[in-house]
Amino acid sequence: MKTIDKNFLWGVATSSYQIEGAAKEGGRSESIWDNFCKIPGKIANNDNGDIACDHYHKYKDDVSLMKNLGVKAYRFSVSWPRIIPEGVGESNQEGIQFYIDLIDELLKNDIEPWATLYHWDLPHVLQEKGGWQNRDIVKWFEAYADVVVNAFKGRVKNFIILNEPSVVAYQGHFDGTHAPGIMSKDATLKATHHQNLVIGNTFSFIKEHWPDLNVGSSYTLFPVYSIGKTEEDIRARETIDALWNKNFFDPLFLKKYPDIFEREFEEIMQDGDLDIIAQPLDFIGVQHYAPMYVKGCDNEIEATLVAPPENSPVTDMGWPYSPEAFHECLVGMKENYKNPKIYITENGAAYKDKISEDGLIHDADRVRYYKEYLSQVMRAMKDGVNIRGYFAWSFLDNFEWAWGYDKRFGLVYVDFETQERVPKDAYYWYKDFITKINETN
Ligand code: GCO
Repeated sequence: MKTIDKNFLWGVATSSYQIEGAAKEGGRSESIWDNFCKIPGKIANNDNGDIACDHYHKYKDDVSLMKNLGVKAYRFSVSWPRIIPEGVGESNQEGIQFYIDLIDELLKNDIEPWATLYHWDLPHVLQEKGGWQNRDIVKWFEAYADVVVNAFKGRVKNFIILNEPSVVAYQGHFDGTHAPGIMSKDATLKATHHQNLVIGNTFSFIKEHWPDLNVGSSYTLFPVYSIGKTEEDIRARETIDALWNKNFFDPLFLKKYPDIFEREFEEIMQDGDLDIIAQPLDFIGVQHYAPMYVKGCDNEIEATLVAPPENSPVTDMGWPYSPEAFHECLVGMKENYKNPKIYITENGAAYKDKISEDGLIHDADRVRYYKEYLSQVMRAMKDGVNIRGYFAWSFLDNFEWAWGYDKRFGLVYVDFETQERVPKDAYYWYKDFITKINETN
């Protein structure tokens, strides 16, 4: 525990659509997720985020559970359709006020707010104008960021621009399992490039006006392994590694797209785009869950994701349990991308939780996951990776996208019928862990 100093930031994370509910309250317009949830068969049990954890009304109880957990930071996301219901133009004071109230409650409890500007809930009206495929999103987003940062002035110092752009590109625009449910390689590459531009442009915009703010963006990191050894499998590995990892980090740190897609991006890019993208972000938010396995196939990108090798232990998502993979991608950031300042803005696991007869949730698998994954974080720090904080995903069980309410990632169990919250064993384990670390410093 010696590698962790007292300034290391311990936190928990959530996102707006996954927990807020109150979908039709406070002047909020529809997001692409409200819309996507209406398409039969897209979401398990045809669930949606209309009510979710009702955090919109229960935020004070939730902050008090955070306080009791002992975390010093809370990462939440701001819902664009609450702030600017028409996507661009007039802002909505009632939506802004919800976040101001939440932030004030956090500050009152000595919890530092970390605001993500975009965690996937694009206003539906902007999707009608092309969404992430329309380059105008760079300007729409700048105007939105301007409203949020101005409104939070004096209260919030830390901003995360986008959450996991690779998921938006791949699942939102290639395999269609996430909103907006598009399936095209061309759309995927456009969504990739436009998100990179949004990150670079928004960073420059915020820093120009508010140089003291701490501004970064969050990316999910996956080591990618190929199941087979044929030439096609090896190329599939490179393709998927580019689509999920390198298409974001290479332009940011190395000012180029990976060779495998360079030509295709040239057709989308305009002069000067790489200068806009390659900004010295104040930090990189790293999110990690599991490695990926791939093999060659005859779809548009000649690659597909496949199940992990037989006998691999998996979480309830079917994702391989592999703490070493976390270490591998953290060290990769140091070796390939200039050892940036890193906050781990998400890490955690879904398991099937049940309330036991004693009324508690004994989630031993999740406790083990946190223990072993955190020990890899510390190992990476010993190896010189520049990690400054860790946010567990997630604070509450919540709406897990295409899986609806079937998958539980929370440190706190939520009964979605009654909205009762029950801290799980992992919550008490994390509390204890943070306390002990703080005592040894
Ligand atoms: C993410 C997602 C979260 C998911 C979590 C588990 O950023 O990956 O933003 O919203 O719930 O990753 O799948």
